[in-house]
Amino acid sequence: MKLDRRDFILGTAGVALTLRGNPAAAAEAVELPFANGRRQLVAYPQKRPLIQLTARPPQLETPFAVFNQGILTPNDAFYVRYHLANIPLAIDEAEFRLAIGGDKVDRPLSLSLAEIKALEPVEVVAVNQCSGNSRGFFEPRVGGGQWGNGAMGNARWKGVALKTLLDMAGIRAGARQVTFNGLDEPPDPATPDYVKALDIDHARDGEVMLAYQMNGEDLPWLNGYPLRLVVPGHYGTYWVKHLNQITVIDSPFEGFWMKPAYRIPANDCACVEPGKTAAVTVPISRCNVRSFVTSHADGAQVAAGKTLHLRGIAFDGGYGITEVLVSVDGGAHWSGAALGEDFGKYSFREWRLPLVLAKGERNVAVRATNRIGQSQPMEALWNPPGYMRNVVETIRLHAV
Ligand SMILES: Nc1nc2c(c(=O)[nH]1)N[C@H]1C(S)=C(S)[C@@H](COP(=O)(O)O)O[C@H]1N2
Ligand SMILES: [Mo]
Repeated sequence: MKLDRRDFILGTAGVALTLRGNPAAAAEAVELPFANGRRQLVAYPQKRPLIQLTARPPQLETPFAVFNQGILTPNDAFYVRYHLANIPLAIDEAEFRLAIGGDKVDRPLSLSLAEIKALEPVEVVAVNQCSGNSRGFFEPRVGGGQWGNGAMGNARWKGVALKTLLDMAGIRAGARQVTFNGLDEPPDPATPDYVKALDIDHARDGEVMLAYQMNGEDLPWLNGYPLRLVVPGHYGTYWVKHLNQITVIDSPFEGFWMKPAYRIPANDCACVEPGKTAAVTVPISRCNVRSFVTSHADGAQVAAGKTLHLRGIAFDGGYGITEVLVSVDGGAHWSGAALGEDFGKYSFREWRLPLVLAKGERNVAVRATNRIGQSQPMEALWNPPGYMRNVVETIRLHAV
């Protein structure tokens, strides 16, 4: 692990972190395009200056321009989201153990990092997106972290399949769910510990994995060092960081972070009429389809009558993007964009479209479709917690 001496102290106890963000020059603030969207750019350990949503715990958003620089999001630009103020500040690499237990395993395990890294590795390129990504754009506004569009990132994850570990532990008949707990702790007894659960069949699908590497390096501290769950296609809430405890149980887990938190209306759109609540909810699961222009910012000036190289990204919950369409006339006509290299069905997919605009103001809308025909709504959907925003994004270009 590469350590910056200013931020880390490497001692006999292992790795210790001084958790202090360095505010960039005071002038370096950004204005997210909604009310109360002003944020400081702050550099945390192993991170370039990112858009700070909260300091305790650190919650950091990726500046959107990063998504135009490559299909993989660099580790030092990858967003950070935590719920509990007491995040681990020191982890002894040699002492660290992952426990796998519960009534529904035959052989409880306690594994060191070295033992985990000695198992057959797996790799996947997958998007980690917070359920509340883009929450700041909800109208009417909703409570919760007011993210712009940067609470997401795409990385190559390397680790061991959860199935491998569950097979080693031996799953007993009657196992229903698997729970995941990390090293962070609630700051007070009233706040429930951050524990998430997956159904046993999902946990054993061979795709859910425990990652110790991200883009070829150790996980950054703030992204879950030394080990995190990766649940391809599913919202970040399941991607438990600093993972040290896996428990196999015989009933659905209903801890706070599964119920009432992180639930969506139990209907096809995961939506309700603005201001209403849903009578029946289910745990949030797969990401819906999204697409963005990354080559041009909203409000950018471009040359009229010249070819413009429009570019962006699209992704979904793991069926794979099959089509990206662009409209410059409010949705009356759509042009098909060319898709870039395929990094797998869980990855961002690049798209490109050359375009010539006549003089004037143009709204450029982008809409993606996945392999099973799911697409994006023209009007934003709404739900009380502000999850799963995936309206067709529109940017305004001034062709002069
Ligand atoms: N231990 C722990 N893991 C966690 C969380 C947390 O609060 N504690 N937050 C989850 C949520 S809601 C999200 S969106 C992702 C964010 O992952 P990142 O911080 O690596 O970007 O981490 C998940 N894993
Ligand atoms: Mo999240």
